[in-house]
Amino acid sequence: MRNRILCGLLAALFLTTLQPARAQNPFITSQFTADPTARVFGDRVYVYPSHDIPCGPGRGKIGWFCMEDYHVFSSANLTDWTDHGVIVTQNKVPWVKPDSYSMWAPDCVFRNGKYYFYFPTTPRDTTQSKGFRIGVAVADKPTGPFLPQPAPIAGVHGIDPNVFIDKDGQAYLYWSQGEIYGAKLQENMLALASEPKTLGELPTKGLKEGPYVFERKGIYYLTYPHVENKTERLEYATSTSPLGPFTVKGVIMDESPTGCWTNHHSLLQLKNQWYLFYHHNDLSPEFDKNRSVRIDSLSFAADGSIRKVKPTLRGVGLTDARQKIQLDRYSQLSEQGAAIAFLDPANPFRGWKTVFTGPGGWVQYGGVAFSPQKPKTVLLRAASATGATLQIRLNHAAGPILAEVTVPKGGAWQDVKAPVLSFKPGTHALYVAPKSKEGAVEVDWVRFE
Ligand code: FUB
Repeated sequence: MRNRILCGLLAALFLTTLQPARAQNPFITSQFTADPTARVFGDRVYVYPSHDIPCGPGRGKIGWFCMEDYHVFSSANLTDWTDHGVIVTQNKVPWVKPDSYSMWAPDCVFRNGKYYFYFPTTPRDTTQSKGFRIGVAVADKPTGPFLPQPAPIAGVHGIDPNVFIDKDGQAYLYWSQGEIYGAKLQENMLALASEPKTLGELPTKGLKEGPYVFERKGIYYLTYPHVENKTERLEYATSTSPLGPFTVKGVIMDESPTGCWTNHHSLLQLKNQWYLFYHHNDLSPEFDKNRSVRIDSLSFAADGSIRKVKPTLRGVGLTDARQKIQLDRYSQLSEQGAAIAFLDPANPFRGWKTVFTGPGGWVQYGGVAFSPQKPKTVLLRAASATGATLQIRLNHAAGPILAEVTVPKGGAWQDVKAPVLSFKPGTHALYVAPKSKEGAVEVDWVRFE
């Protein structure tokens, strides 16, 4: 079973590197990813996450994080993501212990025509000090090639680097090690320009890590994961200056409902909308050190406070009606008669399916973008041992019927077609439910053509 899972993972990794991934939440489904730092460079969003891999003999410590390199992903629409491949790996950084598998949460910023990638990991030389150091790799493009500096940043010991560049051009480095620290960076972005300051006004009980700092309307926000109860939740504090003093304000996201112990995030504004990038462990529900990155919308109240974000599967971005619409990343699901399951529990990278189990089951998926031309056909990948008919409606249970699709009897997956009966251009939700009390039916995806 373990070998089968490993083969499935390796095949998925091989097939999907550099291929565009199309996803809701999690938005990268070709590999495990965590700690997403999102940045806008030019007209694309770039995400620099950590890369979790399964531990194995001679590879990391069983039951713990195992991270040997970093990929970068980009998107123009927050729906279609391209994996640009490995940008930094533990074997090619002179100061890094090559078998430490500890390439933890990174960040990347643009300054003076260069991209600076900051990453924490274990040094080869531990005679000076034990524990993590933070290094920098520099590139001319957001996708690299990144050239690592020969040594880690002097005076910085810890994890989770985050860089904030203020309106006056001063750059700051934040990081964590028990406490959260901040210091000014020199103009060259490679060395500290001030003594590290402990940002000590944050909660004193429970781990804090993963700082992410930004400024909005003159307020400096220090956001960070913190263990208030049993696992990490995302919190924030504000100040009138980048190094504080900060005032603790509240919670951005509660503890993960999936029990993932860590959460780690970044915030981004794109075309007047703010987004929260964070992680859960969707592709590895039984092991929370193999995580997956997610995005949800975020908003501010008039007084500048951050409204709490509820994690969704639907995520953000529109889904083109001509692409595969993964109903299992739903906006809403009925409490009875429908459920979500892995297509192949031995290979989670194959994704999920919606299972209509009985009366009252339905699923609603928002943000489907139809072009002005009426599609002729709806295509459904489905399976039903008994046979069943599914109704696809526009928006909700009482919306116009777009199509009725009959899934023939037989347990195997099949592509089933039906004519599109009615149509309305624009962006709509799809509402899918079995017609009457028919037998169980499973759906992988729906698309229009
Ligand atoms: O990914 C490894 C560590 O887990 C990160 O550095 C922390 O922020 C937590 O997410």
